Parts: sequence; structure tokens; C-alpha cells
Amino acid sequence: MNRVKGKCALITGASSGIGEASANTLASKGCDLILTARREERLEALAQKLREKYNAKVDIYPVDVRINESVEQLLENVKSAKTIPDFLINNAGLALGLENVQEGFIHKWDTMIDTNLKGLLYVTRAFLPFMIQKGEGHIINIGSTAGWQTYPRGNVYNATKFGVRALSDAMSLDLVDTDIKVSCVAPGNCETDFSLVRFEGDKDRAARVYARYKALEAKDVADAILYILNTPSHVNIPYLRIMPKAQRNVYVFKR
Ligand code: NDP
Ligand code: 8X3
Repeated sequence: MNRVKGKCALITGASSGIGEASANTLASKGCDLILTARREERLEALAQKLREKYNAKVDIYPVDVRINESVEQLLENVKSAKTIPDFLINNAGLALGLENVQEGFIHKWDTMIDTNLKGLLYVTRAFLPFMIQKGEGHIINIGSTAGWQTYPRGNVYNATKFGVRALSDAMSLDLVDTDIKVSCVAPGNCETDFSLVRFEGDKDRAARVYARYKALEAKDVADAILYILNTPSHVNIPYLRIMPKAQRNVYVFKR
């Protein structure tokens, strides 16, 4: 049964990786889309592709989730277009660097906390009241294995993803009297631009993260998201951890 057809999903960080793949997967099932990220030209190209391929209804908005005014503007635009989402996929996020805490860079910490935690909160705070009003709905927060287990020099990124996990639990409790479900999807290593961003464009270093084993593809995570969104109304999946077969925790790999 297809329970996402005719519904509307708002995806943050849809210009790349897991967000882009989720847009593809959901459009292929007839779900309308509101796509956001900072890189508008990438959203435009994706929207055009999805319209042509799936006849999808896609709206795009450039948004920086770190800036609450940008998120509030998004809400105004979405309300004007009368496209309140049924599904909110809080995916926008990043890691910056891999340094010991005693050598860490404050601007990288600020960016990770502002994006992965505060951005997720701003978007949720803006849309949730309208989603509750609309009726049944679902929030999916993209966590990480980094939110289950710390690793050397992961410090602040780990803290943000432990935070996403805690916030997912907390939201789920706060929403018990509503028809909104909350799930935290926590991937292991997935080959996207994630490591390229983390290592500030160093392609060789980024490639080494995914060398000599088969990492997850963004589409694998998108399929898991679709599975969760497609569950019957009474079924709740609080966490879904998904990893490459070759990865058993943040450290243990078969390469
Ligand atoms: P990508 O780098 O491919 O995608 C990240 C997305 O986040 C981009 O679309 C980017 O868009 C968006 N983004 C970043 N900062 C902002 C911002 N300030 N405002 C709005 N959008 C922003 O990486 P992934 O697809 O891998 O990452 C998606 C999520 O998955 C992240 O939360 C990440 O932590 C998580 N994750 C990734 C794993 C992996 O191994 N790849 C594993 C576990 C979790 P733009 O730059 O255009 O704004
Ligand atoms: C991304 C996975 O292990 O690089 O969240 O932190 S990891």
C-alpha cells in the first residue's frame, strides 16, 4: 500500500546526498515536495528533473536553517502556497573537521551546533503547530551512528547527533496527545558529499572514508525513510539505525 501518495513532504538539505535521494524516492511514489537548502540552483535542477520524470509537484525555497528569519520566511511562503507538509524531514546537517577538542575551531563548532541542532529546532518550531492542525503527520530527524557512539575527534559533531537523538525522544513525548509521529533515522557511513564538506574539499581524504568497502548509498537511507513514512497510522518507529554490512559500529569495519 502506498500511504505517501498525495501527501506533502518538506525536506531540509535537499540539494545533495540523503535529502536529494529522499526527494527522488518520495516523488517516485507520488508525494508532493517542498525542497529547501542554501544552493538554489541545485534545488532548481532537482525540481525540474522530478517534474519531468514523475510529474511531481515540487516547490523549492532557498533557506539557511541556521537563521531563524530565513526559516520564518519559508513558513510564510509555504503558508501562502497553501502547502503545509504532512511530513517534515529534518536532514540538513554537516560535520566540520576532525580535531581534538583542545585544538578545536570555535567557528566550526558554532556552524555544527547552529545547523544540526538549532536549525532542526527552528524548522520544527515553525512548522509543527500547522502540522498538528492539519492532522496526522510525521517528523523524521536524521541522526547518525555518531549519536550512539562517540569516536576520537568527533566531539562536537557527536554531541550534535546525540542531541538530535535526545530531541527526537523529547518531541515524541511532547506530541503524545497529537497525531504526529517522530522517528530518528541514524545512518552509518553513507557516500555523499558529507566527508568532502567535513574535510573542506579535500577529495582524497574524503574518498578514504569510503575506501575498500561498500558504503551505504543515499538511496538506501531514502528507502528506509520511505518505509517509515509508509507504515500504517498506528505503527511508530522511534529509531531506525542503518549501516553498511561492512560496518558494525563507528570503529569496526571489514575493509
Ligand atoms: P551532504 O553534504 O550531501 O548534504 C547535506 C545537506 O545539508 C545539503 O543539501 C546542504 O545544502 C544542507 N545544509 C547544510 N547546511 C545547511 C544550512 N545551513 N541550511 C540549509 N541546508 C543546509 O551530506 P549528507 O546527505 O550525507 O547529510 C545529510 C544528513 O545526514 C546530515 O544531517 C548528516 O549529519 C547526516 N548523516 C550523514 C551520514 C553520512 O555518512 N553521509 C551518516 C549519518 C548521518 P546546502 O549546502 O545547499 O545548503
Ligand atoms: C556521519 C557518520 O561516523 O562519520 O554521521 O560520524 S560518522
